[in-house]
Amino acid sequence: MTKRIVAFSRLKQPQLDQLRQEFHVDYFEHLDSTEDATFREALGKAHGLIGSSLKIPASLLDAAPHLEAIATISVGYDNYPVEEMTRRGILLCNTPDVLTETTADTGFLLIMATARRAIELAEFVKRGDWQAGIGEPQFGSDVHGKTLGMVGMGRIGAAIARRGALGFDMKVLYSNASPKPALESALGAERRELDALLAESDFVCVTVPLTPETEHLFGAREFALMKPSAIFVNISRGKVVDEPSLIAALEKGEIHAAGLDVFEQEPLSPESPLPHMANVVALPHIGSATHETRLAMAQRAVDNIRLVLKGKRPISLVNEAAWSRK
Ligand code: 8YV
Repeated sequence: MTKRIVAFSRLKQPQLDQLRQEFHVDYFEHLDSTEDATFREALGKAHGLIGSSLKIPASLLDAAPHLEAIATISVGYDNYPVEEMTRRGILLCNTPDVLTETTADTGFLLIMATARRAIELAEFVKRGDWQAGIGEPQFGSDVHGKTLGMVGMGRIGAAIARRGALGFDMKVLYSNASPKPALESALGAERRELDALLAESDFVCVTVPLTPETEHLFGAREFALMKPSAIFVNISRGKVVDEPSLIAALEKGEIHAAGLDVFEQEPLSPESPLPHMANVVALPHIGSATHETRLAMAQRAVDNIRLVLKGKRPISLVNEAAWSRK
């Protein structure tokens, strides 16, 4: 029997062709909702599901009685009902490693752009306002030599810390569930409780995954602990931050600026004041969005699903318990 895969979003032709050599593939290039009737019908026969950027509710699994695995084209998996998948023995595969360096580049882009006010000043030039030499009103703040506080020290956090310590001579602090002795000796990084890190850092950079524990980790209290000169950078998930508290902290000058790649609601609500604030650099969730990395992510997801549907262990597995049950 030929196994069946439902693919939604972001697969290039060579990758679709690769899957079609071995499986029957129902491809939904632009799927807006998991309520779509044709999608649900295909899912009813599917052994594998591959895609990204759609919330998959636990109830959808009822519509997929033959499902063996979901391969998400992302490292984050907050869109998936992991516990319920594990209970049903459905594997969840993600795409770590291949996006680490690109996402770390985005983190550093936000650090640099906010500190040196690059976007705001590029607009200044575009408007034709650069009539005379620039002066203090256009000055930014240094990045090199400052203190970088990493909230979360996983793969991406470590890659940003490496850029900061080795490229910009920054002192690195980090808060993380477990200590990272190798990074402490390689980068001189020091572990802190979150509150202490917030009080000491010039740049606070968030890379924690979104979990029930990290939802709204940053609220009024946390922003109040930060230095008035601090720059807050978030490249993880918008829901880690209580956005009204962030907006209030920026307005009151409790923190200096924010560089944001992620938002509580994506795409960003047209009513949000964030992209219009002079001290905010807002990007449209482009952490991993380069041609090279998105291709590598999609290929990893294709490799994961091919392996699982052939009875083999995938390269990147989120729910180990589901594999042990096989
Ligand atoms: C994805 C990301 O592009 O991998 C992740 O977790 O946030 C991005 O790289 C995003 O999930 C949209 O698919």
